Amino acid sequence: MADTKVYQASTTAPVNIAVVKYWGKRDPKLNLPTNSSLSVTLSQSDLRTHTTAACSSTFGPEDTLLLNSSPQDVSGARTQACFRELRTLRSALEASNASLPKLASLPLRIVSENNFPTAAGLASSAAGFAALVRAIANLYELPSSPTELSRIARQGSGSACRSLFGGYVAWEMGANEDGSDSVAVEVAPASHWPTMRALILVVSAEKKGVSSTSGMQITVATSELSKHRFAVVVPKHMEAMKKAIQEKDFETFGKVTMVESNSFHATCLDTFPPIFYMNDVSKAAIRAVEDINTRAGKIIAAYTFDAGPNAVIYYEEENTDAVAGAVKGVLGELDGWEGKEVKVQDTKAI
Ligand code: 2P0
Repeated sequence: MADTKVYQASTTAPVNIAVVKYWGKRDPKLNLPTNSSLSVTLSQSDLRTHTTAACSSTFGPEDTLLLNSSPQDVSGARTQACFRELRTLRSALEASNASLPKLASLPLRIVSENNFPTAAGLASSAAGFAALVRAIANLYELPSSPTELSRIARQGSGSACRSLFGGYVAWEMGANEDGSDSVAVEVAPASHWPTMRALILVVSAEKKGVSSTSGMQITVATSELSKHRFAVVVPKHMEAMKKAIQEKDFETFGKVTMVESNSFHATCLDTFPPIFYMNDVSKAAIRAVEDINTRAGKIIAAYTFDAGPNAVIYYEEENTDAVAGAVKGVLGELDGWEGKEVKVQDTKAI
């Protein structure tokens, strides 16, 4: 009798916010970056994508994806690459164990939901593709490690490879042309530095003007400054950041985080035509952090901005009042700000 059963698995994946930024592809097809990057995974009790992957002979014939209840195009090369890689792994399992149900050939039905604004510079594609890959891997009962799955998620969206881990995560750019060594690895679990906090300041929930994918390609094609960033600045920052995390040295962590964010936005400005992600409210957040650090006589707060105007401010728990209190005090008078304090995501919970 034909198998009409619906097989399904659900998962959640967290958002990550880079402290050493990914901005540039050396191979746009395989999503291979021009530089390594490093991020902190944020607690998914606050920000996460929830995804259910199902397959059945009663579905189809096409694979489908619903994001926040609206149908998405799955014919794009990135989603197709993820589906293809995961199906190949499942087919290999089925070939080695004849008692397994034949799932690799069945149409997929994916349902995803974000509990935060999509594409507003809050790394929605990172959590989205990480959850998609993990949900299908669970559905297919693949024995793959998070690093193996990160190689697949990377092809969906570069930053997604870092959302397969909690804590502090590096995406090593790799050297191989086929991308086999361009994967994410854990630098330290959240428990290593449990006092780390992030304050997320959402200035705009609107979709961003220039997408990361096209923005970074124009940067690579036109920015002289980006060549120096890839060759000199980022390798130095990766090393300093890993050491700062190992030593729980917030002053260095904070300094590198801010200089990195500035370096990334400088290469955006050096792109032709220039790309501006920060707005006047973002600049007010930078000034607020500078004031906090000046008052403290050392770096106790560090801002970072991605491809949008929203600020993420890192600080340690003991400085919550001095940082979160002061930032909210300054920015609270401005319209449209919403502040949220979040912890670092523990690896085990993913
Ligand atoms: C990052 N960003 O490291 C950097 C900082 C934005 C600024 O990764 O084309 O959405 O899907 O690989 O991953 C945003 O880029 O780009 C990003 P694709 P992605 O978090």
